[in-house]
Amino acid sequence: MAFSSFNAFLQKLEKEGELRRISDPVATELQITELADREMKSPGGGKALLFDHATIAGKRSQFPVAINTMGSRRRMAMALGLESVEDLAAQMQFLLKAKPPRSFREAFTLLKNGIDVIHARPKHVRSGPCKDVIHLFPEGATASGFSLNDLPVLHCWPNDGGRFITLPTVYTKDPDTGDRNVGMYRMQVFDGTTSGMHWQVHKVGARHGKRYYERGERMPVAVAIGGDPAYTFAATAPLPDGLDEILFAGFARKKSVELVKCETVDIEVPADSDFVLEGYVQPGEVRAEGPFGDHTGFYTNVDDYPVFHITAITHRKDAVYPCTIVGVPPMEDFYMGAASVRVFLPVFKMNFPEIVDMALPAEGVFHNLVFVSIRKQYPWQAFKVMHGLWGMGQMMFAKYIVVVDEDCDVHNTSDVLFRLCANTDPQRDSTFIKNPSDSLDHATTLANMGSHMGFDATHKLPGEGYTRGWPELVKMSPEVKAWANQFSGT
Ligand SMILES: Cc1cc2nc3c(=O)[nH]c(=O)nc-3n(C[C@H](O)[C@H](O)[C@H](O)COP(=O)(O)O)c2cc1C
Ligand SMILES: [Mn+2]
Repeated sequence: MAFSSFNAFLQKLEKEGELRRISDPVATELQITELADREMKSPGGGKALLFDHATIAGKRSQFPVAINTMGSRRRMAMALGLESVEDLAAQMQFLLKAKPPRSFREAFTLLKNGIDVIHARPKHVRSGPCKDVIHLFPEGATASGFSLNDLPVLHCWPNDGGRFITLPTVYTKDPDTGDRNVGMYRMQVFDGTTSGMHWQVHKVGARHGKRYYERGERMPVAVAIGGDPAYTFAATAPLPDGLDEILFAGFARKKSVELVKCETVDIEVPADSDFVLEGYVQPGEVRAEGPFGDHTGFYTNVDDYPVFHITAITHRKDAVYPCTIVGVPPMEDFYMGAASVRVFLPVFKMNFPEIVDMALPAEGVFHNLVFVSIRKQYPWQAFKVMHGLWGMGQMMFAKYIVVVDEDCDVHNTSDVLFRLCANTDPQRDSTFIKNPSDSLDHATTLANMGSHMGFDATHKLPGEGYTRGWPELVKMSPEVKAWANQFSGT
């Protein structure tokens, strides 16, 4: 199910008791963060918050602020119009295994299983609610007086270098092929018409930027905020470079995304967006960005990043400003990352059929710690899986990978640590490799590169030189377990 607007999603959250509305004045400087952080740290991710009376430097914002809207398993599923994210994972799995339908009956089976590939293709429309109000900034001048400073952008943490837009979906094009990319890269507000553009070196936005630089051309960029939350999720999902996030969003929400041309740049954005920031990046131009209280739980240092010059801001009449905060885990983004892992597990399994399950525990902040369970068949298979993952897209960042047997629940960190401690001879069962590291990792000596470690915590085979006879895990018999249930009171 698709939402016709971000507001429609908020109404659904409210109806389901998942949203708390706050009408007292609350400052975009630090105060929203503190209230949101308390929700995010409460069991299961707390509630979404909607601030009707957010203030910017003491003045009431024209726009309400929504936060933590995807910050629980249930809300993350609701954002995609699902009961459970598993439903989308099942559709992905089905799609990967499906052969092109050869008959009406086969096509019907696909549809019955929720596979609707037709709607993956976007539609092009002439206008839309994102253009209710249009502010043009010729040559950087804010003629109407309206600017980026009128958006209720959070100053998240005390030592942040300024205000940061935390849920922007950034639309760029490959200048060689015209292919679109949508990525989520935070933006520090520098003034009313300029911001930072924090695409890290490994991301597709940065690759596009490099090509414009090499061609000596100005790079058109558009940033959409809000609209159907499926777009926001798609922008964060680790899709392979070249797979269009808008196709994925259309597939996920089972409705074609309606795209509309920007006013001042040749880029299309979803017509139902709450805000659209249009403009350009001048390749080669960089400016100090940060510090910023980051996903890692630490402030990332100031570093040079491209500058985004805004040539127009358009918005809905009833626009709501969605945002998030990142910091010491668990945070809202944990649920977004967990949903990505669920949805893309079928893709991993297609490449590595021995993979049973995978989890990125909150403590590892996405890729610092990856647990994988496998059905082991041959010697050193655990190492093959690690190396495969280290070579797959953003899994290249995985700092520690722990591989366990299929009977270990990777979503139970305690079970994984038990296997890790019990089943490894540290020297024999570990490996260090060299790989690119996440730009945000402050622990590596040099930025963007570092060592990565894998642990084989599976049972060891004679073929691996282990000939002492691997012991059996202590377990009660199923009959006695069933018998004992009568005493458990459930
Ligand atoms: C809340 C949030 C903020 C993010 N901020 C950034 C960022 O500032 N820079 C960045 O490179 N990636 C950031 N990411 C991760 C990217 O969105 C993610 O790697 C995405 O898959 C990149 O898309 P791409 O492969 O199309 O470049 C963020 C993710 C989330 C959930
Ligand atoms: Mn992409």
